[in-house]
Amino acid sequence: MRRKSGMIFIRIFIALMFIMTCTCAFGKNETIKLSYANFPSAPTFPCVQMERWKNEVEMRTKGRIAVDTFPGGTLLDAKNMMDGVIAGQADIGCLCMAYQPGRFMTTNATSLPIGIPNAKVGSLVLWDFFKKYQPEAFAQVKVLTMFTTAPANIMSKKPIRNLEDIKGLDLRASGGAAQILKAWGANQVGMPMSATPEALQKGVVQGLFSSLEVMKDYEFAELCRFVTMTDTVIYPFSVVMNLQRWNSLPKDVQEVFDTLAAEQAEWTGTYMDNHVKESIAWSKEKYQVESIRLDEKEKANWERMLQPIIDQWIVEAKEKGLPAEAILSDLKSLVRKYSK
Ligand code: DTR
Repeated sequence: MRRKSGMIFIRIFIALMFIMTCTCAFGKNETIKLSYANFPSAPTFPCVQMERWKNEVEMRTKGRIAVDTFPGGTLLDAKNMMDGVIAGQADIGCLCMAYQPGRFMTTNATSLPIGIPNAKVGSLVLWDFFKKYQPEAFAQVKVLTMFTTAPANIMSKKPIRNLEDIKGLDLRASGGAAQILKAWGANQVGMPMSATPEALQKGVVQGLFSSLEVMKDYEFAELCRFVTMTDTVIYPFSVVMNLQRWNSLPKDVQEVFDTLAAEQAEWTGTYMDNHVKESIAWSKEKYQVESIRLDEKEKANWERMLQPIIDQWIVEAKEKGLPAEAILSDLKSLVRKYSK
């Protein structure tokens, strides 16, 4: 009798354990945790947009998704972002496509000097353009959104007012923009943004070429008291997700992510444009940064020197079998459409 009731007790216990396990593994209320890697430090715009995306996703899925964010290259750094996400080291990663000009040749066409006026236009253009061309480079991931920086300008320790001033100066840029500095006669030094604060501090470089929100976010204004306004090119970014992980998500969660894609692009572009204005005002007030405007003739001169970069991109794109002219003409008409 005693033995029998013992057996019943064990059976009930096993059944309960089984029910609990099933509820945890397959239950509707289970929270799905996703890791999201980013390469620069937390106050920078790629991380600000990451936190915004996290909050929106957690709110819109009513807590079913929890996103753990990893800024500052703590999970994946700039160079390993794409491959790290493909390999599943992070579920999601934010990458600057311009850091790998050859790998993302199609989307990097947006970082040619084609007159994108600001980050909002750049982000809308890039997202539409990506959807139309669906480049092969993204076949192994799910793209969650794309966006761009505001156009790049020169931040430097010494004033740069003409081509004589920039000649031979060690300036940092990365990816495609490096060729621009070269074309203007600077000694271009390549590195991702995350390595730039140390290079400036140690005097490895005398300035950098990027969008101006970094004057505040990295406090570059303390060292770089001069800004030469060239408003040249944007840098395109993308946020990618491990494909298997994406496929494992419930349909309604996938819908939330898809709905957010274009919205996130526009939000980030708008945030960036406003933040650049804030950063310039802050730099002037806190560090008396001088903003240098090239006169019209000088500017036309600087711009003319960049045409070979477009010509070279066309040659290389054709070699890779890409419809180079169609890409450029599509991009220009998207820029016109969104600049209105
Ligand atoms: N302009 C690119 C990309 C960039 C602009 N702002 C930030 C902030 C943090 C990381 C990257 C970027 C660059 O110069 O790297």
